[in-house]
Amino acid sequence: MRWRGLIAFAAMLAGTSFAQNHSDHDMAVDRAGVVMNENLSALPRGCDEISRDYQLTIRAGRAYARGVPGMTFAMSEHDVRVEPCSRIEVTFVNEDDVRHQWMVHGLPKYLYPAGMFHLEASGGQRVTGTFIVPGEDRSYLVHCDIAQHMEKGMRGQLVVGSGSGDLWGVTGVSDQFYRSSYWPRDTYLWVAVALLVGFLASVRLARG
Ligand SMILES: [Cu+2]
Repeated sequence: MRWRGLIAFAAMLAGTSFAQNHSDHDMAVDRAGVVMNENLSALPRGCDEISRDYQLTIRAGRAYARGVPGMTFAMSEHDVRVEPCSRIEVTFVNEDDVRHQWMVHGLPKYLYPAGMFHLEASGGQRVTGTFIVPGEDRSYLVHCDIAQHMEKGMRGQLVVGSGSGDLWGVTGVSDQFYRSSYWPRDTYLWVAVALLVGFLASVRLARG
């Protein structure tokens, strides 16, 4: 009886500390991952209605970093474009065996605690979450916050309307964090082919 009481007390303590730590975030956690600050219906200021509904699937994994020199991780889409006041349902599919995140920053704090909408998928899992973007033309940072994943390729942008210019360091869009010291795969092959073709052409011309 005493043990049961103790266990109940411990569970209660654990429960309150969890609630306290995360009381400022709306968070759904399960085995597949985490959805934080989901917003299905609250309109940002300046939006009279939902302008459009999107259903996007964004994949994360090492496979998408192939062909991007110096990068280890990447997403299937680093440049997401949507209309102002639209509602976006994102299904985030993690094809790696490590955790990945799809985290948007700079959203209005009166709707999204810390200005953030955040999906996290465990290895091999997928999570789906929905949020609504404001009415202004603006570019928001999207990244994976796990140590070194952004620097290694998981950095994108969410462009609302005509945006506010490309963010720096977006994989495949703007300059990278670190420039790699080697050329893309097959560069030497193509240089060799070009030299050979040039050489053959000049020999032909010389022979007249
Ligand atoms: Cu990641």
